[in-house]
Formats: sequence, structure tokens, C-alpha cells
Amino acid sequence: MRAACGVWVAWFSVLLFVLLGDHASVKGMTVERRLELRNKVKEMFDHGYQNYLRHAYPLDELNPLACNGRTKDDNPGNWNVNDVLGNFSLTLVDSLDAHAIMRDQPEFEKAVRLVIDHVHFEQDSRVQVFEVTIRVLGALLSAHILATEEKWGSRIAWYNGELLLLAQELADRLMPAFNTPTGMPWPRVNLKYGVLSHETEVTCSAGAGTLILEFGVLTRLTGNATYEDAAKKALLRVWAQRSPLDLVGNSLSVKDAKWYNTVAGIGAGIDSFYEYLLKAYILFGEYVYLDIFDAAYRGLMNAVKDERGLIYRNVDMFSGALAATWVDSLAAFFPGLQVLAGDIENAIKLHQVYYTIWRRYRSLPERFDFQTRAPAIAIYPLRPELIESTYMLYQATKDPYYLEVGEQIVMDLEESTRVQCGFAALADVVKGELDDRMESFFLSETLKYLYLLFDEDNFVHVNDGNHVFTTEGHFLSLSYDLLKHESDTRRPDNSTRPPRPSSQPMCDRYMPIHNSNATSYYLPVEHSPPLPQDEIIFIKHLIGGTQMRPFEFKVEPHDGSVYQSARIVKSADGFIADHFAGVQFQVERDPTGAGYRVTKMNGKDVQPTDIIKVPQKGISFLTSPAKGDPLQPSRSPDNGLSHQGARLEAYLHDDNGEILQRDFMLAIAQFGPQMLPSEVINTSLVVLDDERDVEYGCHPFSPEDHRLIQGRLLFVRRGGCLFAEKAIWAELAGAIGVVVMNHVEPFIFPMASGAEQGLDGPGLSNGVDTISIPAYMVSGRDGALLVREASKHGPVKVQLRALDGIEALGAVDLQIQFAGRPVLNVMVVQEVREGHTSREMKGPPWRRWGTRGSGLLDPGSGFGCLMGCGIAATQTCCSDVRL
Ligand code: DMJ
Repeated sequence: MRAACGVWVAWFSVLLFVLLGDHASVKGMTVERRLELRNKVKEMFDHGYQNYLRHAYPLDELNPLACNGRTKDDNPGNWNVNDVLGNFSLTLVDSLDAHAIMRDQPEFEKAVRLVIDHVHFEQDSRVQVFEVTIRVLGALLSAHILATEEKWGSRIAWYNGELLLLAQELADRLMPAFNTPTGMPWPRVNLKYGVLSHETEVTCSAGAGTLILEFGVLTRLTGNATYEDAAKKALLRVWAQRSPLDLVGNSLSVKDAKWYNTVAGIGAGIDSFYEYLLKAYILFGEYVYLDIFDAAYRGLMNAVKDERGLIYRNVDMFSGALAATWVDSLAAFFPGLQVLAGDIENAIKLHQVYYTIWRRYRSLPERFDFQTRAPAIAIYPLRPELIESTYMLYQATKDPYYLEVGEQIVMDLEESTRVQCGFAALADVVKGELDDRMESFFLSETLKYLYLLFDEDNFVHVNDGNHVFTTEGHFLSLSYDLLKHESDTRRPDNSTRPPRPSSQPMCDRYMPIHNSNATSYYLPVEHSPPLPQDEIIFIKHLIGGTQMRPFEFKVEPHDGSVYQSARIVKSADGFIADHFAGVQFQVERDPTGAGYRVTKMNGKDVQPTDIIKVPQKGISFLTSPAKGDPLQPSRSPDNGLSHQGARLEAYLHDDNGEILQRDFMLAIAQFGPQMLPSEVINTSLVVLDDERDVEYGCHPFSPEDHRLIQGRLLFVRRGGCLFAEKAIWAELAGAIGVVVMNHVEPFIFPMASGAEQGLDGPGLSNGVDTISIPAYMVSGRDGALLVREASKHGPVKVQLRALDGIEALGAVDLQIQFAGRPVLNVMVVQEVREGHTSREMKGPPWRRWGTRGSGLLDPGSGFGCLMGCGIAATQTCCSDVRL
């Protein structure tokens, strides 16, 4: 395999296919969800692009907060704007090929037409050669290729090569910059007047070394060698200035090639120098680039990568001494490049480092300092690099973990950066403050890579050929007849690729470390990264935690419904809201990965054990995420049998031996009796030890167990037999009730007897009628706390109370979802009508069948607080906290 590296690394698409695996069955995320996410990304793209057209075009960029356009200004200090903008409708141009990649042919054709008719480069605009090359020249060439070549499926019948002419015109205006003693271009040039007299001679390495793809393709398409020759000379000159450690520094003079800043690394100022070495080899097939890449990569692995492979440091290019303790967010592209180089193992590690930072801030701070474990520069300008690497790693590994990373990023972008007129950069990732800018790469790269991540069948994945994405995410491909430009397209027979720097062989076939056999999207546990656990823990430690800023949003009906502000009351087990319209939510991901939890409603804390109940009517205005509703209703997997609940107050020891009271919600079974309203039972809960295989309660208990169980509640685990059987064996052992721990935490549901399925068992032919102790389900998470308490302190002192009145609401088969996953502490309930069961009372009084709870609420009218208080007669219920 190793010997084959040189061959397959040359073909990007081959790499994708070799490692692709089974195309049809992506484990761990349903096809429906993946496509939903793909469509969501397209909707995000449309939102950004259409707002640009509406509010900003023909200016260069959209100001998404002011809802207007932006172009150059006269402030020389404003270089990060003026280097890029040039009065050439930058966002329109930079997005060109994204329409074709997202299969929006009408919009592709419209955009090409707009560019042809309105964009020109006779502009008094002083711009950065690098930025204009990657954003504008690259986009024009990419769109030209896609509009011309039949095989990509986006050929434009009326197109006649106009974009190529524009590209050539632009390149001709950039060419004066190359007129230097070293061949490395001046960093800036005026499109109309050429290089101005006062220009700085200092260029960054990436500025001089990231031109070869665009200039090379232009040469191949026009037959004019000048462009490629100039860009190649500049690239080779940067490499010629390398240190004995095979490192290049950050910036140097275009006049004499002396280093100005000798800090080496993979971040800002250097990043894409490495990228273009390898991609130039992939696109043009010339070994000169691969040989330099190999040596340069070896230099990085030896002197920049730390021993563990997690931090790629900033070091002095000559001494290798540490020069700074921060890393740039730009360097998050590097795992994607490592994928192309076949170094999947290191790619996985570095990607995980950046994703851990992302998770902490729901974005990437421009610079993160490993010493202070905090952002050194806190902006996030909607950059694509981490997403690009996520996409590349998914293509290489097909590990569903990377789809979940993408899903999280989609939600984070939506929640933190979406505004009415587009998407806004973050001025501060810690505070979540917005900046009024949407750079063109958000459409041309960030959303394009996200789209491609979820679009398995995209033409770039299923077409063979030597194509690459430029550093601005533009798709470039050369037909075979254009490959041959000069003599070194073939390596001489006696030359060999230098040995790899790492002890790990590269190009080995990737095997995920964790088990990803899951078939359902609704997994109780999130996928973990394909890294050993100790490595994941170490990375978290390195980043200083993974505490995420919660999601915050207000739920608004989009159909224009008028509503009264929601009434939210405290109830015994949490809150009851009459409706969600206008309610401000704070939502956080549940640590189990099974879904989300509401942590605040209208600014008030919601405790981890609180359940929020809302009637079905109160959410009827919610539609779909595509319409912008953050919460959506969805069918519940528990398939909705209305049930009555109970509350278990347990007395647990904390770590200091103090006794704490904890409340647990229980769901009562569909068989057996229910407690009477307001009935309270003080007892203890017996948890039998696990070693004797009695924890499932599926067999007769021993006489010793009988003594322990007698007169108490018995705790058993779900599984091994029917729920009703557990109740029967518990009852025979003298238990006054049974509590079954669900293994799929944190859900609870009303257990069925099995009789309705025609199943028989001891006493089960008439299952329901013969069971006379109540059976309850407790969630896996709550159950684990009870098991822990019992294993240390024996039977757990508990108080069991019926949930009654407004508390005893029937759950319906709806759940509330956020980001496609259930919100675990919201329960959709139906209005429960007054009435009695037809069952006879039997057994001791507490076992008697009780009335079902009283009804509840019409949103906005006669809300049930008073009614509920009347029934439950507790003061806590009536603390009508209007949140
Ligand atoms: C883009 O313009 C390109 O990806 C470039 O290589 C680096 N900076 C931005 C995105 O962050």
C-alpha cells in the first residue's frame, strides 16, 4: 500500500473512491436526516446569497446587520477590507461555482450572465494579489470549466467563454506585480495603475506561494505560458529560502528574498503555501510539487508538530524554538490537506483539537492560546477551514461522526450567526456578539463544503478525474489533453519518493477505532471521534473544557397568529406552559448526546430534573426548521399512550454523607392499579445486587430475597422478560410495587403487559387483571442514581406520590425536537378529560384505581393553574411565575 502512495495521491477522486466504502449505507445517520441537512444548507446558502443580491449587489459584500452593501473605502488601515474588495461584485463572483455544485442551474446561469454583463476590472482598486487570485480569478476559471464541460452536468448552452476572457483580463492586471528581482509578486497592485510607488515589499509566504493553481489553469486554458511560469517561479522561490529544518517563515521581501518574519507553522501567512504544493501535484501531475511537498511536510512533522500530534506550533524556522503559544483558526484546514496526503491518523487528531475548540465556542476563535486556554483573538469571520477538514475526513473515512460534527456546525451557524439579512460574523465568540460582515468565502467555501459533506452523490464525488478545490473552495479540473505543459510530468525512472517522516505508514486503509454499527439516527449516545478515549480526554484538557454556550432563541409563529403571552407555572415536577409562542428558550445539548434540554425559559432557570409540559394546542403553530422554527413537533418514538405518572422522592447520600432529597418522574404501566390522587406512600426501595442475575426480576425470588423485598418497592432493570412478568414475580415476593429502570435513558413510557400482543406467561393469560401491584418506569439516568445509592447504603428511603390534577397529564405521541433531536425535558400533553376508569377498586386503599386527572387548559383562556391548585392543593403549584 505504501508503495502505491505516489500513484493514488495524484488523483483526488481516486482517493475519495478508494476510501469511500459502501456508498449506499451510511451508518449512524439516516439518509433522510442527511438529505434534510443538505437541504438546510442550501436554504442557508439561498438566504445569504439572495440577501446579498437584494441589499448589496453590485457592491462587493453584504453588511448583514445594516442590510446594505459594502465596498472599498479610503482608510489604508482598513486593510482586511480593502485588500479584498475591488468594486467587482466580489460576492457574486466568488459564489459562481457554488450554484453549479449545489445543482442550481437556473441560479448558476443567472449569476454567470450577471458577471458577464456587469463585472469588469478597469477599476482604480488597490487589491491584494493573493486574495484577488483565489477569490476572483479562481471563481471565474471554475465557473468557466463548469459552464463549458459537458461531463459536470452544468454546461450552459449559450455560454461562449466570456468568463475565461474576464479571467485573462484580470490576470493581465495582476501580472505587473510579478515584476520583482525575486519573481515573488508585490503583495498589492492597483488594477488600473499597476504597482504603486509606495508599496510594501514584504509578502507573506502564502501570498507568494498560493497562485499556481489559478495561474496554471489559466495558462492551460489559454495556451499562454506567462501566467503559470510566473506563479511557479514565485512558489519555487519561497521554497528556495527554506531553512535547514525545511521550514519556511511567515514573510519575506520580494526584492531580496530576505526573511522578515521567521516564524514557521501552518497558520496565517503560510497555510496555503503547503496546500498548493500538494494540490498542484494533484491537478498538474508534476512531481516537482510532490517532492517539495514531501520535504516540506517532513519539516513540519519534525519541527512544528508536537510529540502527541495535537498541536502544530509556531516555531522559529531556523532554531525550531517555540515562538508563540497560540494557534490560528486558519490552520484548521490542515487535516483536510493531511487527508489528501494520506496521513489520516494525524488528520483525525488535529481535526479533533479544532472541533473541541469549536464545541466550546460554537465557532472558532481566530486565535486560541494553549497557555491561557482562551481565545487570543476572539473574532469568528464565518471561516470554512474546520468544515473543509470535516468534509475531507468524512470522504476518507465515511465515519458518521463527521456527519454529526457537520450537523452541530449547521446548528451553531444557524443559531449564532443567522440574521434577517444573511449571516453575520462573530465579533466575539465568547460573548456571541455579531459583526456586520459576511465575507464572500462564507458562500463560496463554508456553505459549499457543508453542502458537499451531506451530498453523497454530488458530481464531484462520483466523477473520476484530477480535480481539486482551490484554497477558496473553487472547483478546478483539467481535461487530460491540458495536462501536458512541460517535461517533468513524468518522474524519471530512477527517482524515488523520499521516505515518510512518521513511523506510521501513510496511505494505510483507515479503520475506525470505535464501533459505529448503529443503524438509527436516534442514538442514545452520540458518536465519538475515532480516537482512543485517553486522547479525547487529553484534548479536552488541552482546550480547557467543552462547556458550550447554550442556544438561545425565541419561538415565534410565522403564520402571523396573534397570541397572549404564555403563562408558565411551576408544578411539582417542573413547569407547565399553556403555549410556546413568544417564549424565549435557552437550550443545551444533553451530555448523553440523545438530544437537547431546555435550561432556561424566559430567563428563568429550568433545573435538570424539571419537566416542561405543554399541550398539543400550545405548539400547533410550529412548522418546520426550513421555515426557521427552531423547535418542531415530531412523532414520538414511544408512540403515545396516555398515562398517569408518579413522583418518587428519594433520600440519597451526597459525597459528604449528607442526605439530599431527589425527585424522580415515573411513568405508570398500562397494567396493574394506579394510586389514588393525593395518596402518599412512605417506604423503601430494594435494589438487588447484580451478581446473582436477579436484577431483571424475571424469575422467582429466593426466600432471602423475599425477606428483603417484603413490603417494599422492588427496583429491577428493563430486559429479559415481559414487564408484566416482572410485576408478577415482584408481587409474589411481597413487593408493594415495582420500579423498572429503562435502559434507553432518559425516556420513560407506560409499560405494556404483553397480553395485548397475545403473549402468555405466569398469570398472564389474563395479564392485566391479575396484577395487583403498580408498576412504574424510571429513566436510565435516574435509575443509575438509585442503583448507586443502594449499592453504598442499602435500601433507599423513598416517598411515592401520585401525580395528580394538572400533573397527571397524558403524554401524547408528539415530542418537541431541536436540531432534529428530541428536547428531552419537554413533554407534549393532551387535554385530559374528567372521568373514571371502569375498573373496580381492589386491594388495599393505596392500590385502588384512582380517577384520571382533571383536564387542562386552552391556551390563553382558563389556564389551569387555579384548577390545578384546586385539585393538587399544593402552594408550589400556584406560584404562577410569569417567566
Ligand atoms: C479564504 O479566503 C481562503 O480559504 C484562504 O485560503 C484563507 N482565508 C479565507 C477563509 O478563511
